[in-house]
Amino acid sequence: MKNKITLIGAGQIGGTLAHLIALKELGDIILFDVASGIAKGKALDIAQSAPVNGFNVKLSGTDKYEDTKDSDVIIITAGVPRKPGMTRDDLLSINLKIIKEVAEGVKKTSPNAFVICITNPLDVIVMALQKYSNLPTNKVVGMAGILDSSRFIYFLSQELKIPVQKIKSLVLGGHGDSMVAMLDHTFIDGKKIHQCVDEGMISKNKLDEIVNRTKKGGAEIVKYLEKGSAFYAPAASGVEMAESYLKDLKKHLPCAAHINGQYGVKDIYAGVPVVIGKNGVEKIIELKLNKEEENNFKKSIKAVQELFDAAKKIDPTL
Ligand code: TXD
Repeated sequence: MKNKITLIGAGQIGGTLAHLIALKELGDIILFDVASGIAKGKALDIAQSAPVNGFNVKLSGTDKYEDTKDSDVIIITAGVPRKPGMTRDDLLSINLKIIKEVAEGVKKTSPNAFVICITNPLDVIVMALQKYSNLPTNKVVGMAGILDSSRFIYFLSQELKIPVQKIKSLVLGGHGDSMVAMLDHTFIDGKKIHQCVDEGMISKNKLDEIVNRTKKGGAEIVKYLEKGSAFYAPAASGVEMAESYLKDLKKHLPCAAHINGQYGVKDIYAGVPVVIGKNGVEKIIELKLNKEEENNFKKSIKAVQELFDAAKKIDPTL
């Protein structure tokens, strides 16, 4: 029995998700969008590449939740992306309304799905999604940390001229300017990044510059594109989460998960290292943070909480 994967939002990220999932044959794909023509057109276009790439999955497009019934995985990108000069937080009120509608649809038709939210402002939107849908917290998760960590690793690899496969790191906390590159958990070919600085492989200034470029990674692409925001790396990151769930890979991945006590934080969604397997978010991994990491993580949690308070002002039912 093939997996059923529904993509709610068939825009830039949704279309890329569909293409990647088809190429990896993770399951049959339903593209759902209020603009049903976009969903249907992209489904048909990708389906027509099957003879070329040899994948064997079904693709269809719809604007009816009934067609998405009993999905195994749902990946949500429904919402509006940033325009140049906008912050992720500027999207709050419009995307909050959209996620409320999506939550209703998902709750009614796929209450057992593993739900991955990508819509910004990510941490607050995934938290609102879980509250509106009342789906179990281990089955509702946000994608941001994999993307932020991937950007950070890419920038380091470019600077150090070392393949990305040889670099390990984690960017945690909120998906915004307060995100935290965990430098004590950053390894270049097995060597701690601080040791690389001490040995002159990279200067402290350059490292700080790369940390800042990572925080602004989305805005940099928005500025180039002028219309829309990043979608290839976000889609690749969402697929990694879906695959870890569907194949029970139990990968350790930085994701916006429901934190309830870990890291001294209660009842909030933010980026933490988690294990994703057949039961969804199976565990939150508690890293030993140094003082600086701990303080920055706390500041980031505070930023998410403040934005969630703003969301509650918009919708007091949250
Ligand atoms: O790391 C991350 N989490 C971020 C997330 C990385 C990059 C982009 N991030 C956010 O994802 C971005 O700020 C947006 O909030 C979402 C989706 O970005 P995308 O670039 O895919 O936006 P598009 O191309 O505008 O696609 C959004 C689609 C579009 O086709 C709309 O018609 C549809 O969402 N849409 C809806 N679908 C279903 N139901 C409703 N209500 C709806 N409203 C809009």
